[in-house]
Amino acid sequence: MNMQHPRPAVRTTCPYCGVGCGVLATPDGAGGLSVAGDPRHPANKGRLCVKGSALGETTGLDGRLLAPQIDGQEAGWDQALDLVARRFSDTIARHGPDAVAFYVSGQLLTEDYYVANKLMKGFIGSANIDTNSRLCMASSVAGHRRAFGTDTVPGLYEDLEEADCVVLVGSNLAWCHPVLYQRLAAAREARGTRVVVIDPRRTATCDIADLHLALAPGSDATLFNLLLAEIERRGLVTESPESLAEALAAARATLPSATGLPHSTIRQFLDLWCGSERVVTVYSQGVNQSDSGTDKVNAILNCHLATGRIGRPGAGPFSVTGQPNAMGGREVGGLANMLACHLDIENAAHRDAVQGFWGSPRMADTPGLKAVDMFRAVEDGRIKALWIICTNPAVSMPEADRVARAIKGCDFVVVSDMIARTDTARLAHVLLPATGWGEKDGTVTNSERRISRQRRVLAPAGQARDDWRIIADVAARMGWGSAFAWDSPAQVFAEHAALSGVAVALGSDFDISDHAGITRQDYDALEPFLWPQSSRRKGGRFFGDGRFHTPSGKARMVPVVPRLPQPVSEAHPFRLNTGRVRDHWHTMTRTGLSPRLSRHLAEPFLELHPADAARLDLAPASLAEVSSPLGRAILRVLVTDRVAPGHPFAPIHWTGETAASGRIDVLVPGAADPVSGQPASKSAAVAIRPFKAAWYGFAVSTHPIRPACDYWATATLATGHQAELAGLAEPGDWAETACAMLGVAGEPLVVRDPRKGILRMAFMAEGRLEATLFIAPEPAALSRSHVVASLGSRCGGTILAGRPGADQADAGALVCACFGVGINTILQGIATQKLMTVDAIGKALGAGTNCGSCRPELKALLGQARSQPGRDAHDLAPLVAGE
Ligand SMILES: Nc1nc2c(c(=O)[nH]1)N[C@H]1C(S)=C(S)[C@@H](COP(=O)(O)OP(=O)(O)OC[C@H]3O[C@@H](n4cnc5c(=O)[nH]c(N)nc54)[C@H](O)[C@@H]3O)O[C@H]1N2
Ligand SMILES: Nc1nc2c(c(=O)[nH]1)N[C@H]1C(S)=C(S)[C@@H](COP(=O)(O)OP(=O)(O)OC[C@H]3O[C@@H](n4cnc5c(=O)[nH]c(N)nc54)[C@H](O)[C@@H]3O)O[C@H]1N2
Ligand code: SF4
Ligand SMILES: [Mo]
Repeated sequence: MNMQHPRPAVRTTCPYCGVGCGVLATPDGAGGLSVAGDPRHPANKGRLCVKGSALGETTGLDGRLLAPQIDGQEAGWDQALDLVARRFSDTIARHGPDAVAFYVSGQLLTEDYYVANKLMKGFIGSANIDTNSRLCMASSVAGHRRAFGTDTVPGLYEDLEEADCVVLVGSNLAWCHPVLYQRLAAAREARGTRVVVIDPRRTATCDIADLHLALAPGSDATLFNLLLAEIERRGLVTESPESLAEALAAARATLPSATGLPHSTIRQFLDLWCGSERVVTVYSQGVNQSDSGTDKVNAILNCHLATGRIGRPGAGPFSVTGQPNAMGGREVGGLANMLACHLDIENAAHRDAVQGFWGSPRMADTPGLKAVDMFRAVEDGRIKALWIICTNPAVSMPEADRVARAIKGCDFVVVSDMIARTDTARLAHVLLPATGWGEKDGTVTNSERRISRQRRVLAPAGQARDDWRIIADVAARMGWGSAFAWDSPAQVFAEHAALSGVAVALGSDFDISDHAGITRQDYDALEPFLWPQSSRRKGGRFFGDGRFHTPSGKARMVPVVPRLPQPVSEAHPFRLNTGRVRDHWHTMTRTGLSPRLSRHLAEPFLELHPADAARLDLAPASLAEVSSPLGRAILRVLVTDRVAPGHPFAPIHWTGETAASGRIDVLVPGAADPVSGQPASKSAAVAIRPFKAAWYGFAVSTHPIRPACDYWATATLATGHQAELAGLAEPGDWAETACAMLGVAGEPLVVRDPRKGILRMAFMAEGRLEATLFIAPEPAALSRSHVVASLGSRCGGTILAGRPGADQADAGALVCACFGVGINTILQGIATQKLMTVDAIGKALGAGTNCGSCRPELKALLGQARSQPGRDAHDLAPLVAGE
């Protein structure tokens, strides 16, 4: 490869969470990239979390989709685009516009999203475009619209720093919005902010909580109704929104028992909230992902509306968005029931205005199908052509097996992705390679309405093209070339900005019309800015003046009668909670490429309360089969009192590519909130029983591992790959099986103890460890960090001991991903160097001093060392996190 001189840093934006951190990306001249936090970006002021810091490890060509494919064969772009356009046009001609659909993503750039929405709603003439934001923000959107008359996030990040009390409801901010969490933690340190966490689970976020309410799952509306009644009792109602009396009456009628919380804990919460004029209530998926999610959102908004604690410094409700451009998608009208620029699909004047602006032949006039219903329509053949862009529904949708079957059975499926092998891509007729982060240009809007540029730093991988251009090229081939004739995302952005000027005349709040005439140069130089941005208004908070976007100008309170989740049954007695881990992003197509992000939690797991584990006869690190009427998963058991009895938790990240049966959404029913259509992803009724394998194994190889056994989970290493394995029956010939699985040949070094059922093999190549396999009748007990560190080294046969010799240190499972500091190193440091604080650990060992994402875990380890000195540190990564 031609080494070029390194180029200067490019200012861009992180493609992961909705915090929207500014990133300085420096190409190394050899196709790679180094990253740092952008000190000038207002969201992060130079900070990055662990996922952002590892971005440079995910931009290689590994796993990328490099050329279009038709039925598994590489094809030219013209051939693929012609086929897509023809099949969509034919289907529409024969069966009408509602026989086709797009399923898109809050990870698309605003420009991509705008073009997809314009094509479907204005030209195809159907509103069958929905997005993974349906699984994510739909209840917040619906709650905002009911309360404010528009989908507007009132506040700013600095409100979390200016508040006296911050309440986090159903939000694991420490792991899911880490930089915002760090800002809050710093403010708390500086000014003593009181922090309340409301979550049935004790999460890493509880590290900074003055009060943790481990309420009964799904009882949030009860709690906020109790708060509203208390607000009235204390005479704190200062405003007169619509339906105030009805909402207060509903609140007064609410009994506290459903929360399962002691009276004194509820009282502490009420005192804190009511006693803090400056209070911010942050909420996220523990609220939204519920079959009464919209009511829960409104129960929270009611309290802020009644007290006027909204749109003021340090006060307001705050729905933090998950995806980098969840907000941009809402702005362009990416949901099936919205129109562009916060306009309303069911309003004829709005439709006419948008149609006039687009000069389009038709306009969808009724809401399209929402995600769950969309895939049901794919299943029963109402939708005959489907285009999935930038999302992986075969993994992330509820009833995921049913969704995968529906996609497989659909007449024509197109998938645009940057990765070649995903659970969804496997089911497509046509695969279109999209440029990924670092290769594309456009804008994203973060949780506080700040629009930032993503900028191209690297050349597109292979033949990959930008999503907006792919969609526009298909539109042109369907006969609408002149309406889709942009040469750059700058022009798309300018059109969107101009449309916002039209929308504002119809009462929309979304207004960036200042940028309607933006040139390509100005677009390239665009600094992060808050919307609105027009001659009328620039940035700032909304609703502090008491004026809302309703016909009366008043806010609307919603009387909420709390509804609890569907009861569990005798056959499925556990309520499964689901969510995220610190170092992985969704279906792992990108974070799974990073060795450093794959070390923290390397296997799909089930957090189970000790009492449940004992009753089910599930030992720590054993395997459990989790089943619902819809499907089954096999997960590693992590016994912990972080979860309550009866309420286990499992992460969402594992797929058919990374585990045998780790897809958690195969268990989750499609039941959705009647207002928002958002599914209840956090409360599946499941049964749990031991999965008793005949053998368990752990393997590493410098080659890709191809497991063929009943249980497996793979992860990427710096020097190769690892796999956890288990099987119901032993293979006839272990050596042959090992060679096939680990991609090696030749005679291994072998240690065998048939009495104990132990078999260990090491394959050497040129004196270096090429692969090794450990088999045991129980979950393999060995130092994984040692085995992983030995891969590729001249360790010889000593590796078969499975742990380091007495003269070598065993770092233990990874805690600090940035500096690769293991749990044993930290526990030893605490014991021998008398490290008493997280900062002291940092000074001595480096851990926690770069991105800071592991600081809650370091604090937990300090606590553990104090309460259980000398306790063994397990090396099975899932047993470590935050324990
Ligand atoms: N590391 C990482 N960060 C991410 C992502 C990622 O994949 N990985 N994804 C991003 C995206 S798209 C999103 S949407 C956000 C999500 O961010 P969060 O919403 O913070 O994340 P989750 O882990 O889905 O769920 C949050 C919490 O809800 C709790 N919960 C479950 N049921 C209830 C309930 O009934 N009431 C209450 N009060 N709480 C409950 C869970 O125990 C969990 O701790 O994260 C974003 N950030
Ligand atoms: N049980 C349960 N299920 C859940 C959740 C939960 O908490 N519990 N959370 C839900 C939520 S909040 C969300 S947001 C979803 C997320 O679920 P998904 O959206 O399905 O997850 P991702 O892995 O982010 O999928 C993004 C896909 O787009 C590809 N991609 C990345 N960049 C680009 C690009 O620029 N262009 C194109 N064309 N492709 C690209 C990636 O390779 C990947 O395949 O999961 C939902 N599912
Ligand atoms: S907090 Fe982390 S994942 Fe989120 S935008 Fe910032 S660096 Fe990216
Ligand atoms: Mo999300």
